[in-house]
Amino acid sequence: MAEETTKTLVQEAEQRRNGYEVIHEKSPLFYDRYERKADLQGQTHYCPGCGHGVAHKLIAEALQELGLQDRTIFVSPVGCSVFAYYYFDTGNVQAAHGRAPACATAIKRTCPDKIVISYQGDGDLAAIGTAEIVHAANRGEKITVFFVNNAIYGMTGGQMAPTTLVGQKSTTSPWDRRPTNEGFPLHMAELLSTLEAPVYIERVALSDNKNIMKARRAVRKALELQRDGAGFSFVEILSPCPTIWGKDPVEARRWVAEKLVPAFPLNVFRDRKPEPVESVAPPQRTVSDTLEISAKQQSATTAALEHAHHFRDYTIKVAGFGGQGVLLLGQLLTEMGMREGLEVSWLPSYGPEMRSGSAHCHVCLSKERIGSPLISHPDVLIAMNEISLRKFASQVAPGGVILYNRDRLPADFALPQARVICIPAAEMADRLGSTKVTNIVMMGALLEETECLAPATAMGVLEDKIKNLNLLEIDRQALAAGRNFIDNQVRVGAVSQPDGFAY
Ligand SMILES: Cc1ncc(C[n+]2csc(CCOP(=O)(O)OP(=O)(O)O)c2C)c(N)n1
Ligand code: SF4
Repeated sequence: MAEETTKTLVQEAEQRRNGYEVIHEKSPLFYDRYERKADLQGQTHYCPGCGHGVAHKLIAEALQELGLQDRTIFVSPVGCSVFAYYYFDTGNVQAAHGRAPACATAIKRTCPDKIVISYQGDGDLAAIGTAEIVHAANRGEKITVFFVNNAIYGMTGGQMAPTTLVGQKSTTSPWDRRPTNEGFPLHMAELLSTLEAPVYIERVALSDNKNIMKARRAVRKALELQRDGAGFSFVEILSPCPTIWGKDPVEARRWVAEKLVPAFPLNVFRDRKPEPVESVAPPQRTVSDTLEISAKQQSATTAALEHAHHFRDYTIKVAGFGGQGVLLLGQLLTEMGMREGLEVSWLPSYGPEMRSGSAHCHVCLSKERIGSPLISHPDVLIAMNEISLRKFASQVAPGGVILYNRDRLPADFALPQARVICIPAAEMADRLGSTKVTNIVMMGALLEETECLAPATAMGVLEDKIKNLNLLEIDRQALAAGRNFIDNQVRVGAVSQPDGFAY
């Protein structure tokens, strides 16, 4: 008791600085110091009179009062508020332009007990991010969105936003916004309230103290709803941007009241009692369980172990034109990798044409988790045609290998640093009965040359995928033919380029 009294006295003493009682101060939810710039640790980067500062304060105070600081993850946008993470002492993620609701969705779904906030400007939310906000709202994601509508792009110097008023000048509507040319302002709160799922949608304004108090209540309510497990909540905050509007802070606030509010009426558009829904946790299953390949993986283990001591990480690029089984070959390799317990990735790239357009894919096989599926310098290039050879040969890592689907290199082809092996795979496949299996001949060559995956795993995958028994038999022969070609022609009787194999 005595200790408690002392504490209170100390607190009171602290609050009476220079004879003043501190009844209003920076929310402790903000960092003590803003580390963004060494010489500006006591102030934000916002312009004087900017509504973002006020909106931040309302959010910080609500989180503080509700005791949610440690549970909160704040997703900041691209726009003037991009640096919100320097101010809020919460979890922070900074999303790509317009994508904050998608990031917030992912965070909330993986961490349902967190309070996830998507904070966005009007350019971010209503222009580049229109799709994200509409679909997050429509799915009823259990996130809270604070939409700061200042009717302009602030950060980039005053371009027209979807919410710019009719008659308002901007750098991209210098004669002012005219509906015939630039369309009408988008009313996001009204638009989202046509959807079924949202539980709470309100528009508030930072125009005067009375409205700021209403905004405070709306911010708090939206967060409370999320805390209580309700669905999507959205607060649109009409906000001054004195700098771009060319007004002083007081005029800017007045402009919010006199111009923005009539155009964007303040209202509670949705306030639905959340219905109690039993939350069903998503199934926590491994990829191999989900794809039902665990048993197959088991059977491939022996084969995998046989060659495991050879294994190092491989990056493989398969390139050719549509119809050559380029993407399929990549998929088969990744499936094989999965069955051998490796980390795998497959990244396809193809043109709009289903046939004959260029196509390539990147395959990573690794014992470690894969950072990026994009490969700049593959260890192996499987070039299914001359265009791909010419285009990608120079990208192959020094010491890498190129498997080229022809019996010889083009005469004028400048040899890269990599080793090149010419394989007349299309002719070999044709002799086996179907040029469709050219990619499998190349697969056989790849496995034999690099030993990156076990041939037995390849057969296991083919047996599961190819339902036509005749074709399966041709595939089996194609795989063997590719392997034999490397064994017999390359290892035993190597021919030098340009009419055969180049080293
Ligand atoms: C993909 C992409 N496109 C465009 C930009 C340029 N850009 C940065 S912020 C911004 C608009 C910001 O306006 P708003 O969302 O209204 O936020 P404010 O700055 O007014 O708070 C734009 C277009 C970008 N950074 N990235
Ligand atoms: S430009 Fe406008 S929105 Fe951006 S910080 Fe300045 S006042 Fe705020």
